[in-house]
Amino acid sequence: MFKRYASLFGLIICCISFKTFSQQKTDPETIRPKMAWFEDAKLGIFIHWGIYAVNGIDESWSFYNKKISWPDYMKQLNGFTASKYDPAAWADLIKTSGARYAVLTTKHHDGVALWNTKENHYSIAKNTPAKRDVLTPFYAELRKRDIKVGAYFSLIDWSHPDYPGFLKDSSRYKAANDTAKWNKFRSFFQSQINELSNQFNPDLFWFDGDWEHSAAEWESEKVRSGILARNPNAIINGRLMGYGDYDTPEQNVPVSRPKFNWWELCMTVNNNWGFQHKDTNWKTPAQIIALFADVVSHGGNLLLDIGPREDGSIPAQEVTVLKELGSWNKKHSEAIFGTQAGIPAGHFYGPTTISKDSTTLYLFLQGHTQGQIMIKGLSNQIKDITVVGKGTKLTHQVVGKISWSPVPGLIYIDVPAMSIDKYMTVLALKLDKPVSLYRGKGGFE
Ligand code: H79
Repeated sequence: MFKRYASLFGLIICCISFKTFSQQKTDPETIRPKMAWFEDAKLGIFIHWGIYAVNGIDESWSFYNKKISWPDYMKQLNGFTASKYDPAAWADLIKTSGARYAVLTTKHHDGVALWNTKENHYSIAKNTPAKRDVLTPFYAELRKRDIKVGAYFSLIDWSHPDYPGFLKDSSRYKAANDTAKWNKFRSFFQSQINELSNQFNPDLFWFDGDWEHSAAEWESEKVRSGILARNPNAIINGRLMGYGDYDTPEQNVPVSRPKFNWWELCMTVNNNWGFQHKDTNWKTPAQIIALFADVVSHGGNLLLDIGPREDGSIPAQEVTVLKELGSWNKKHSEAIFGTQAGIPAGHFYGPTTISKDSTTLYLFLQGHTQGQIMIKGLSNQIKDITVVGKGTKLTHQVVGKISWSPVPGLIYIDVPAMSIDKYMTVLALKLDKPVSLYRGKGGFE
């Protein structure tokens, strides 16, 4: 993944693809009501499950980038058993993590559907020893637990004989030069999207691969209106060439706050989306939790990816991360779920969130911070400070308040060692009124 981003070419194209989102065709005010659950959800679990787990190689990209031939890649169909697949256990784990939605790869760029597609093309049900639709039971288990259902669907289908793209330096044809063939492919992929829509009615469609064609070529408008005709509340991610609802930075953590109304960072627990035996670069629970707090502080969601093995078992490190994240979420729920983005950078050196009514400010303490922490430019009176999930009351001191100046004093809070969390301590500051900040440069302004 990182290697793919490494080339300047890739970077330039990525910038272009992000730019397309700013030319979004959807009006934020019209979609605001349906985005409410997404905005409050904060955490989703992404699942990349497919035949690529058999050899443990890059999902689809391995043959596209010619690390393996396409026939050898497709031989993995014979090894996909789903023999230990337990959709109830998957859903339990997702619930435990605190996530409010889950997005499963219904079909990656390799064209292999996880459901029993009616179209004449590859599926786990027809072409693997698993011999069944693995989507239906998982979605049912999610819904039983009140977890929103997301369907990742790749617009690109490099295994389809009617799709123009195939390998990185060889395409089958150009869409513009063979309209009949391209139309055949379009009616195929539109039918698959209709199947997903009608059979599963996902709360969220997560498209991928839009960069290979324009909005007109993908018939993005038709895709969007078809989905919304079936379910006006369905949310569509921002990879439909301008016809999505929210932006989707991938693997790259924003440093400054994104300007989009809604955004979601998708990120892997190790370095890869699908299961890969050799990849042991596991992020630790502490790193994931700090990252999650950072994303929420900037008003985004985290879509954290796991990659089950071909048999459906989930690697222990991913189970651990989800469980640890879950226990931290349970303890700090009020500071995360249903909050809004925190105060701008500069007032406090760490992530922050604000309650919906704006009268509670949550401070997330990096690492194992203890001792004195400081906030600048907070004009409010603090009524009360507690350690979230513990209830311990903390004291504070206002330092350097000058009577004739409108600039608020510095607020120092004592954080005793006994209050700190194993991963990230959170403080709740109850304020006298909605949060009010001094944003000046000092002096008299
Ligand atoms: O499913 C996972 C990945 O397989 C897929 N999206 C996640 C969720 C994905 N892989 N890479 N990308 C998305 C990013 C694509 C980067 C690109 Fe490019 C840069 C596409 C176009 C420019 C590099 C250069 C790849 C093709 C040309």
